[in-house]
Amino acid sequence: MQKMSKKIALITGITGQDGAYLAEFLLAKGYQVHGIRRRASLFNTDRIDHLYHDPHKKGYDLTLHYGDLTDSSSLIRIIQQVRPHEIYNLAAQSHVAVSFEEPEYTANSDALGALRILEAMRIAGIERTAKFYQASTSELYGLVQEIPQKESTPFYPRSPYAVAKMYAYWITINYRESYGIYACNGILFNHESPIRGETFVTRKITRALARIKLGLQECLYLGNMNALRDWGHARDYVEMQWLMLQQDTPEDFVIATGQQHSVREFVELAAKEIGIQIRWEGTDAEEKGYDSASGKCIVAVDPRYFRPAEVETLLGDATKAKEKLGWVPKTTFQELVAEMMREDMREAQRDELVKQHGFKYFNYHE
Ligand code: NDP
Ligand code: GDR
Repeated sequence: MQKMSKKIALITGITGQDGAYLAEFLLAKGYQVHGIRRRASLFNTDRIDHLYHDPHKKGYDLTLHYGDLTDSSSLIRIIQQVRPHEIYNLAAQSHVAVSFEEPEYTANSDALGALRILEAMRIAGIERTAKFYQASTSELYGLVQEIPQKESTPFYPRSPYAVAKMYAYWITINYRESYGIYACNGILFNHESPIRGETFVTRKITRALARIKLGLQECLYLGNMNALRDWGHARDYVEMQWLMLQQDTPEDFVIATGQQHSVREFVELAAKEIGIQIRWEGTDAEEKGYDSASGKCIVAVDPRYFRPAEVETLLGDATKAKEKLGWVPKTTFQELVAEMMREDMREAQRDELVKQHGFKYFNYHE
């Protein structure tokens, strides 16, 4: 009997949060996974190290290639060499606040990066055989025109990041319509996990609270605590990324939990998880009538974290994904916060131990 050959997936951004979960998911499904990583002066594969096997040993299914979304030649070379069946474009300068500081680079990687991959697919002649997933975002809705937001809700991007992602969204649709490429957008609302980047607000909170509890940090400084987000778990969301590429026809889908919480609520729930009381400081706290005398954990507003233009409220309606993909989020908001808090407590305990033994420990907090 002839052996079925494995499906081949190429993931850009494999070293990021979603890339790591997706790689694990696809490997478990029996895929041969290829990932694009950037050259960095320090190791940047922490999130996927547990998936990596020594290529000298038999049976490894994860291969990493050096490349960059701003470098067409590397993308063409990798795509020609790998000839994937599925391409997941997850790579991006993904931090909204940073995009105000690096708008041109963000446009280059997040907007033109998607175009470069689509063109590389055509150059390699795989535009009719390979499927393409674009990591689109709820940030496209920006100054929201409708609550909740669904696939038909008009966009109003509010940052260089969102504007760049809007180009990527439309070029994906344009290449689908122009060249018949199976290309689709997942319009994903915020999704988090214990391996979320440390400067996104959820991870910043869980990490800081754990460290404050163990005396490794004094205060947590935040920006807009009233921002409302629809937070899900990254592990649940990567399943949908895969599902979107398993359909007969390519379509775009909103992925969200349909529940909304403020940054302040996230802080409160995370603090409750580890049994610490918050002392809110600053004018914001006074305005809100918070009792600043109680609590040992200080949370204060630092205007440095305000954005030139803010997205105040996001709430998704994933009815289409539920009906057509049969997708439902598995993790509740409470479970997400609890898992993140638990993992960051573990990390802080490790740092506390390191400190107790007189070794240098990681003390950076943004
Ligand atoms: P991360 O920031 O965790 O990961 C981004 C990945 O992209 C990293 O692997 C990073 O590499 C890589 N990368 C950045 N710039 C380049 C470049 N120029 N060339 C090649 N690789 C690059 O993001 P997430 O995993 O959270 O998100 C995945 C995608 O989904 C992103 O496109 C993001 O914009 C989008 N998205 C995310 C949402 C979320 O809530 N998480 C919601 C909606 C959309 P390195 O490790 O070297 O930095
Ligand atoms: P977001 O995520 O901008 O929604 O983009 P982030 O966690 O950075 O911010 C969420 C909200 O929290 C407010 N906020 C702070 N944010 C950060 N990072 N740091 C702070 O100190 C802080 N204080 C308050 C923000 O102003 C904002 O309103 C994420 C990214 O993953 C994008 O790539 C993705 O497209 C969108 O989610 C959907």
